[in-house]
Amino acid sequence: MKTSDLVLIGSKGSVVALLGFALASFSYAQTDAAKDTLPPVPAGKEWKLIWQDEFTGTKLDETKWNRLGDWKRRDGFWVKEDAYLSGKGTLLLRTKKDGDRYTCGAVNTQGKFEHAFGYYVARCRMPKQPGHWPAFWMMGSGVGKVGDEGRDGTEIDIVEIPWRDGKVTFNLHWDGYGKDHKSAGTNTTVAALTEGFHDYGLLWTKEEYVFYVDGKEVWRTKAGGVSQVPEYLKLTEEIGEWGGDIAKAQLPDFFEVDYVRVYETSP
Ligand SMILES: [Ca+2]
Repeated sequence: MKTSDLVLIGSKGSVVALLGFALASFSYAQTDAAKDTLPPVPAGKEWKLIWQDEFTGTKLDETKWNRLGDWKRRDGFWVKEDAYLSGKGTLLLRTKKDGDRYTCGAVNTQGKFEHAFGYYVARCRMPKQPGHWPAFWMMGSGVGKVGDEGRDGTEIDIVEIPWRDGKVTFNLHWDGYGKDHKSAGTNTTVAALTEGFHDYGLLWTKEEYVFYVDGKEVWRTKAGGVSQVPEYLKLTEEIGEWGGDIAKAQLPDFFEVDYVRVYETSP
């Protein structure tokens, strides 16, 4: 809470102060100060920023993103109105109760930005309430193709956070979601996970995946043989048991994204 919010306390003190606090709790991103900590590159090469969205302005750039919905997704619904810009330089994916149903927001870049290899990073503030989970992930049509392991497409979960105890998880899924489904994954714990913004990154080369949190390596793997095909980005909220009991959540709750940036090595 910034001290300026305290000045708002007037005759309707508690209400105004509460509003100020609510806004402060999801509005102040660190966009200007951000300088990504990039993985090391081979001698003679350097990182080049090839795609980004800083989520400035008041309207989501739909030349870059598809807003998903309105349709059922797991135990809730994806609705377009729950994916929107804060007006303070961030994307908000809201989880809310709407009548007797729970809804949340999701976006992807399918058909608008699909890419293989490089370094992908999103700076995010995670939600605090149970019953739903945020994720920054990559997906492609080849994920459903059985055979050739994950080389013909792998769901790459750069980060998923179904828990509220500081634990985060990184996962790969390939060869569809039926009887041939294969996966690999691991967990780690992030201090002060929901208190501020943290960077979640993926280095994807032809040989391996390396996962990062706040620029620090957390998992290195070649599981599935490594996807060799372009995939699109996804930022989603999902409602379901994996995230706990949504009936216990104080809603709305927010998954807030300061930016997404994609880098490639050059030349
Ligand atoms: Ca496959």
